[in-house]
Amino acid sequence: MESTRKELIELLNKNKGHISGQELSNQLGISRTAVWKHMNELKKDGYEIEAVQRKGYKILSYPDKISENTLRWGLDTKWMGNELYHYDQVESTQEIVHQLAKQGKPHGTVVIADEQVKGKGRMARNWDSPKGKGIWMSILLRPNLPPLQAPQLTLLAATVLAKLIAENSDLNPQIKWPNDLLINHKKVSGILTEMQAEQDTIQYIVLGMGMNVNQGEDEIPEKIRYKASSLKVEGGHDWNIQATIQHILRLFERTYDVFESQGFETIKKEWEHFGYKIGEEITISTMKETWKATLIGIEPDGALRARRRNGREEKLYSAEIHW
Ligand code: BT5
Repeated sequence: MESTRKELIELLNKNKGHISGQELSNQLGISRTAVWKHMNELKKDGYEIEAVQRKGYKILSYPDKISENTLRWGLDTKWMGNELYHYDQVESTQEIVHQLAKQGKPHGTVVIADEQVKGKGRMARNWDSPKGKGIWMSILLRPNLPPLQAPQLTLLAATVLAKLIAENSDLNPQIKWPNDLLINHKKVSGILTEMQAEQDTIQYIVLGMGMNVNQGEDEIPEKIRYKASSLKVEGGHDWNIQATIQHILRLFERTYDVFESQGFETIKKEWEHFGYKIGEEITISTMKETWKATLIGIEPDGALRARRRNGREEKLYSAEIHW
């Protein structure tokens, strides 16, 4: 995408209310006539833009058609999304990436769908993925890591999504161990990491990310409304799904490259910055007992670290946590 146009969309995107033609012209360093021309171009491309006298412009809705072409446009990544597939409707993007992995597709291959009719959560749970309302995407990774370190990639993905939201809104995303992204205590995103491994090497990983973006409250299934939300419900405005996908892919690539060159330590710090209830008291149930603990953070291997009331610290790989 032409860069002025991209910046214009980003400015309109960031701004919750209207933004004046003068302000846009100052920020973009172009004339007001040029701003006006750009607005007309955007309208032609399917953006619905409201223009109010003395207040300015506001995007009411985005063109809802995403395609491989538009996704590739301006995606200035080195390896992420070099192979990118977009579908209107699939059962699950995870399954498609598994197939592509078996065909030998490269690290960074991405599959995105507008809608999933059999979206998967962990442990055969269901993931609601309504048409055009969210980001339903799976990435093929071929990391050079022992299988024990695979959980680090889930933590990395959650950090990427949290950073993206924090950098592009006033929202305060938090990561609930191990794989949920919450805003105001409600889940807006979940990550599903599936691994194909042989003894001590990872063959490949399919990293699935689901993020609720533009659902209104009534578009979130009633059954989960008490615990699930979307960026729109929490932030009060629509997000441009296409630009957000591109952002995620760029940020993912950057973060992954840091992870590869510097190890997990930086990611761990960022994760803990967004960590839900770090320093607070939670209740933990294992097969043997239920106990109260203070959440301390995460371990390099992805385990949770918690402190008992008697001061003893424990590493948890799986437990039921009563948040
Ligand atoms: C997850 O599972 O959170 C992982 C979700 C991964 C989804 C992505 S989308 C792209 C890729 N393709 C797929 O088929 N999957 C991945 P889990 O922690 O098990 O959470 C599942 C639970 O969250 C469900 O049992 C519901 O209670 C709730 N849930 C279902 N849909 C939801 C939604 N859209 N938003 C928030 N919560 C939801």
